[in-house]
Amino acid sequence: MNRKVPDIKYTQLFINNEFVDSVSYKKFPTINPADGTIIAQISEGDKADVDKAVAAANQAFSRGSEWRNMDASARGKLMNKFAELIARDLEYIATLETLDNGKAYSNAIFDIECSIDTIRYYAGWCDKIFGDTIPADGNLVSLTRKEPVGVVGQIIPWNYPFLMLAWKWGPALATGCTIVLKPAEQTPLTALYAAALAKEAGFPPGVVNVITGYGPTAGAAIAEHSGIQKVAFTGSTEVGRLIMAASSKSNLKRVSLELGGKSPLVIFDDVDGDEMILIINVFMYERKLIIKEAAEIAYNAIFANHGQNCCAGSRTFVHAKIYDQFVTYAKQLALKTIVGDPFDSETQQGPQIDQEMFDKVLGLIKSGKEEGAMLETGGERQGSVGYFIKPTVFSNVTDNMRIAKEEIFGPVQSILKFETMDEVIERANNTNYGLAAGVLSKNIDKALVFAQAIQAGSVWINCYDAITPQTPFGGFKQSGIGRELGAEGLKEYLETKTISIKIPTRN
Ligand code: TXE
Repeated sequence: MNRKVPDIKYTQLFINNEFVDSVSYKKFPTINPADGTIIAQISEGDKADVDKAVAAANQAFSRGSEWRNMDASARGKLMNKFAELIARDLEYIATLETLDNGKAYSNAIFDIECSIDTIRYYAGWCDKIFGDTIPADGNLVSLTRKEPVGVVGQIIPWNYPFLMLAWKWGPALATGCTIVLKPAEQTPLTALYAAALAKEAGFPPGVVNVITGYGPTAGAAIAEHSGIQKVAFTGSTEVGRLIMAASSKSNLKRVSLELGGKSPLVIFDDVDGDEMILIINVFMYERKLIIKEAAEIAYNAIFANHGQNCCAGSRTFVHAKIYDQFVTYAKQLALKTIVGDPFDSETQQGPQIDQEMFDKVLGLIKSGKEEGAMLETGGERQGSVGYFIKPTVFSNVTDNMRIAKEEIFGPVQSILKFETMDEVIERANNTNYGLAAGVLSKNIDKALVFAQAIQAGSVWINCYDAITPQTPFGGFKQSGIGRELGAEGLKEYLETKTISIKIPTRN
């Protein structure tokens, strides 16, 4: 297989287990961010197509349908088969992902592997979702059933196209819902391929539907649709608000939102020297954590996926005592990054997703320079073709600067200085976001004080981005509503029904 020119097999909408043109026959281009060329023309779905997909999904969910009658364990087998097919085509899917998104091929492989793990994790849940029997007052036997919410709309972004699909399809399929998914217009290719694999795995028609198209048209039609009982969205806070408003104006569909972040990573001064002892859990075993290692964790926290990561550690707070040394290491790491052709095995960083994001990131870099942050390295585009930006490190960043407040969503590290625990907690929490946070310290008391005080849905101690299928993920404050992954992720797709049975006497 020629990785750079893979065979693009599917470019149409997927409705009721068939690939079809959009009602309007309109198409839109999907662009290779590494060189700005058109990869393929994709069917552009809109309201009429969403209507068709919602009708198919409702039919698949109707009483007596194959999907509704299927044993929960059989649903689990279908999901495992789906995961097997993804594993079979791992390299092809990763190739499509790299082409469409620009992420380094090795990162794309990692994303698809995590997607397989997620689908397998949720496959295991299918026949383990059940309610309670409750000691209700009176002569009653009361029990609850956990029922699928019904047809779910899912709107996902471009930064982890396949992984976000897996996060959404996993719990939706495990609970027995049916799906209308809209991938981001920048990255439609792997979602369409996933649809083909779902059909091959044997999911009945209408269980999964994929409508490619733009947000304000196809996406809005999903958010507003009264035939959809729940919408799950990952993307910007701005669009998250529109999704909630559309729910409120239509049928009060359930809403879960995973939005942006400005996540702090706090590095205490006990991360110091050469042979420091780090107590990382109750078993109190020892390991070294030196400034260099802390700088590496911070580097990965912000530069992974070119900074296009909702939980990116985009505010690096470093204790004053180790600040200068840390900045030196941070600069070295950024300078060493290999930026270039995402299909090259050496490449660590590919292009940003599109012209709009490229301009946004460069605009924020400009603001950092103008507002007095110290540019340590980077700060400009790389080359003249594609949306490549040099890994950028700013020191002397203060809380009032735009680069410390706004989600940049690019390869830009902002390093801030702090002195005390109370101060850093207050500053770290001084944001409308609350998705994630990290803390590096050899002192577990300190780390736990911070972990408890920080307003964030995930806190990572002596690591970062430790996201697993088993552990819930989501935001405090304006970073979102609801949780994905883990058992909690299932709740978003379930309704609780209470059944109470009158009995003559109780015992
Ligand atoms: O997001 P949008 P964009 C943040 C990040 C980024 C900014 C803008 O800061 O720079 O958002 O990115 C669909 N009704 N994140 O413009 O527009 C759209 O088609 C319904 C963080 O790409 O929110 C796509 O499928 N849907 C984030 C999805 O929403 C609409 C990941 C996301 O696009 C719509 C991405 C509408 N009116 C960006 N408008 C994260 N949390 O990981 C757009 N969409």
